[in-house]
Amino acid sequence: MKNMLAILIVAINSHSLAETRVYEGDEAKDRLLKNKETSFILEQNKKVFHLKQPGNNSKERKPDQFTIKVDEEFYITNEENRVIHNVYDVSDETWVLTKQLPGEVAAISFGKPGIHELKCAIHPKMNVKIIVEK
Ligand SMILES: [Cu+2]
Repeated sequence: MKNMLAILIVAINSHSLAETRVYEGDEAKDRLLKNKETSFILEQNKKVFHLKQPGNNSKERKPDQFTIKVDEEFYITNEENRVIHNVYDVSDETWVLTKQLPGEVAAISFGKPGIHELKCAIHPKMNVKIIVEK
């Protein structure tokens, strides 16, 4: 009985490690404040993505792709004055952001290596590929 319990706990732990984690609202804003100097930030502005790389203040307009590590959190911010965005993952239907109003933030990390193609449901020309490495 003790052994079975141990196996069950291991199974639950390894599952949670492989998860995609998504935070929105105040929790996401707090996390961005703490981590913005060391994280990738995808800013949505004028209906395109702009990428800020860790430790680099310049922004890349319409990036094709970028690479993060498993469990490395990155952020998607809405920098518009009025435009709403709604990002989803073409290659992984298990998660989708709620509609992002101006000023909103989302914090995302992937628990497994892979390729994720993100698009905006409202502006289909907005897309970027994220490569997740071990
Ligand atoms: Cu959009």
